[in-house]
Amino acid sequence: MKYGIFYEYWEKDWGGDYRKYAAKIAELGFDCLEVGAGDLLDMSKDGLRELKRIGDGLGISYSANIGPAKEYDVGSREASVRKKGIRFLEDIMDRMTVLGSDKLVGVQYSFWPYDFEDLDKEGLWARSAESVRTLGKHAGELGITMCLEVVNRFETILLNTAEEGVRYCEDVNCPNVKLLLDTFHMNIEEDDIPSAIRLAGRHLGHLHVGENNRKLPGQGISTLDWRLIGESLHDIAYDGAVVMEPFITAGGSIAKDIKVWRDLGGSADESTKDEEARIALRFLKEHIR
Ligand SMILES: [Mn+2]
Repeated sequence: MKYGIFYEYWEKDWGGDYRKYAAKIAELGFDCLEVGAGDLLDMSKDGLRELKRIGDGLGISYSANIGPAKEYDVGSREASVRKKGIRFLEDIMDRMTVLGSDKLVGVQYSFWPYDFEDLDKEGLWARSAESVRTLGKHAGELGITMCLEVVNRFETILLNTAEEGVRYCEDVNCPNVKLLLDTFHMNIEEDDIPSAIRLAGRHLGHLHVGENNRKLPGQGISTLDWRLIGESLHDIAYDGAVVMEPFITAGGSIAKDIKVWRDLGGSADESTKDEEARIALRFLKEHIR
C-alpha cells in the first residue's frame, strides 16, 4: 500500500509549488503527492521534467486530480463541448507522461461541481460513458489509469455509490478505467463503507481518505472505523494509493469550492500542519496495514 496526500492541505487557493510539496511530503514519510491535473497544462515541459527528476530522486510518485469545469463536460448534450472535454483530458494525460504520473483521478466523467440544471441521468450516463471509453483508450496507450471518483449527491447526479461506479465501469469496459472511492463521500452515501470497498473490488484504482468532516484521518474524534476499512482493502488485495484529502481551511478559493465556512484546524501554521499530517500518516498505517 502506498500513502499519499493532496497538496491543497497546505494551500488556501488552488495551485502551488509542487517542487516544495514533493520535498515536504517525502520528508513527512508519504510515497505520493497528489497534484492539480489542470496545473500541468500551465507548466512547461522542462518544468514537468524537473518535477519528475525531483520525484524520482525522492522516491515519490504523482497522481493528478481533476474536477473539470462545465465547458469541458464530456457528458454534455453538446457534441462540441464533449469533444473539447475529451481534448482537454487527453492534453492533460499527455502532460502526465512527461511528469511520469500514471493516475488521473477525479470527476472526469462529467463536470464538477455539478449545477443540477440537467437531471436526465440516463442521458448523461450514456454520453459520458461513450466519451470515457474514448478517453480510456488514450489512457491505455499512455499507460495511464483513469480513476473516476464516486462523489456524494450534492456534487454530481451520475456516480454517487460504489454500486453505480461498478456498473459504469462495466458499461465502459476498459481496463484503464477504474474507480476512486473517498471515505468522506462514502460516509454520506453508503450503507457500509467496508462493504462498498469490497463491492468495488478489482475496479478500485485509487482511494481518498479523510474523516466524516474532511479532517485528516484520526484528527479529532474519529467516527469512521479505519480498522474495518483496512481489512476491506486487504480483502480485495488493493495495491493502489491511499491518499489523504483534508479540507479544513476556510477563506480561499479551495474553501469556496469545497464549502468550508469555518476553521476546522486549517488556520494552524505550516509546521503544525506538517506535524498533524505526520501524525495522521502514523494513524493510518497503524489501522490500514
Ligand atoms: Mn476525493
